[in-house]
Amino acid sequence: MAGTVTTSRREFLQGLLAVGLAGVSPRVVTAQARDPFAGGIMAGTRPLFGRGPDNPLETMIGSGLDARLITDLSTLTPDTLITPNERFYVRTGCPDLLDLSRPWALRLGGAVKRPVTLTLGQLAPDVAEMGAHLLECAGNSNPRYFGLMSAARWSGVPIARVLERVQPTDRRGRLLVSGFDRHSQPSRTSTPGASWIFGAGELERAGAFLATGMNGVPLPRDHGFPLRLIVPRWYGCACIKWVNAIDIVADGAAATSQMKEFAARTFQRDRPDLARDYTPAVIDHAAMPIRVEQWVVDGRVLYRVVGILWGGEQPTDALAIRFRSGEPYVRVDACTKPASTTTWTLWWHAWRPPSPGRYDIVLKIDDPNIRSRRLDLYYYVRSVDIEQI
Ligand SMILES: Nc1nc2c(c(=O)[nH]1)N[C@H]1C(S)=C(S)[C@@H](COP(=O)(O)O)O[C@H]1N2
Ligand SMILES: [Mo]
Repeated sequence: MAGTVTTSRREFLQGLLAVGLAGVSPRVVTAQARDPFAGGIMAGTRPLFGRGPDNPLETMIGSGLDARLITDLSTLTPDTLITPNERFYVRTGCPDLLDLSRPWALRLGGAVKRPVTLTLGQLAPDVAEMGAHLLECAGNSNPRYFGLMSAARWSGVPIARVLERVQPTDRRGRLLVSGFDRHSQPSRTSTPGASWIFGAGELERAGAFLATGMNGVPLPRDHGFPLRLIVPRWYGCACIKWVNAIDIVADGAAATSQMKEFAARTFQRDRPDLARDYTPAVIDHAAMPIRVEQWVVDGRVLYRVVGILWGGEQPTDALAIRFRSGEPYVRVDACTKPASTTTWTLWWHAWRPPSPGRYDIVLKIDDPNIRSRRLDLYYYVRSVDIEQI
């Protein structure tokens, strides 16, 4: 395997000299110039699996705080990188006690000169397109699917714009964003009371916004209608739905129950009591395989591992793969450096397993300057059984 890569690198360098493509990413050129699947046919796919509950995909299971809808990531193609609303993962369904018959009110209060209450009509003139953003539940932990992750195009109002309407009296004050979260049924799995406290200026720096629209339509009820917070590059637990209040709170404010519930899953040390002792719940660079295609090219079996790359701050294409422990990692064949890391991108890798059997697909970011805590923990490892070689 290492030999294959060395050869293709040398060929690439020769090609670079021949056509003078200096500055163009080697991976991309190699993949485009010599598509190993050219002239082949795809015979099927090999299922990826991991140990976890076998739930139905893309249908709602449970209700209220226990509601879940799991997105099927195995079918992603360049044309389907935006998840339709009805397939977008759900963590917590619309609370049954939410009264949508009365006009929505967003209270801005706490340590401000004069609290204000905003209607949706007052926010409407500031609504703009906010682009594609992925959401991932910090509890996206079922290796069979890892499907508590989806991407949509959002519209909404930048948080900075909302906050212009109040004058803080506490410069170091933190921002408490609260959402409606009263359900008539108790939860089996989750603590009710969704709210999150952000550091001063943290939401503005992250480009956070209050979303009102999702994929060109008003927010669906299960996704936080009529207002939800989106914090680009943060885990979903901070992206409060049904937002009804934003308060400026003291620097020493206590952490919310939601922050504590997700402390371990957002890499906090212990479960700090104070909000200021939490590190940002950001998604590091991560990657996983989503399907393994079985091809026949020139009469021989060749596999194409297709996967996604997401998270992190700076875009990277330094993705490396390995199929068995002890094997060296090799750079994946085709991984385009994305323009931004607010949503996922696809990569693929041609693979000839040396023998039939089970393989565990492990990915890592081949760059010591990039933090990828979940990949370091082998979090997104998935297995595949190979029969034909
Ligand atoms: N009010 C409220 N907001 C919430 C939650 C909740 O339980 N209540 N769950 C959070 C979690 S853990 C996640 S992962 C995201 C899920 O958003 P989605 O269901 O639109 O995908 O919403 C977040 N916002
Ligand atoms: Mo979540």
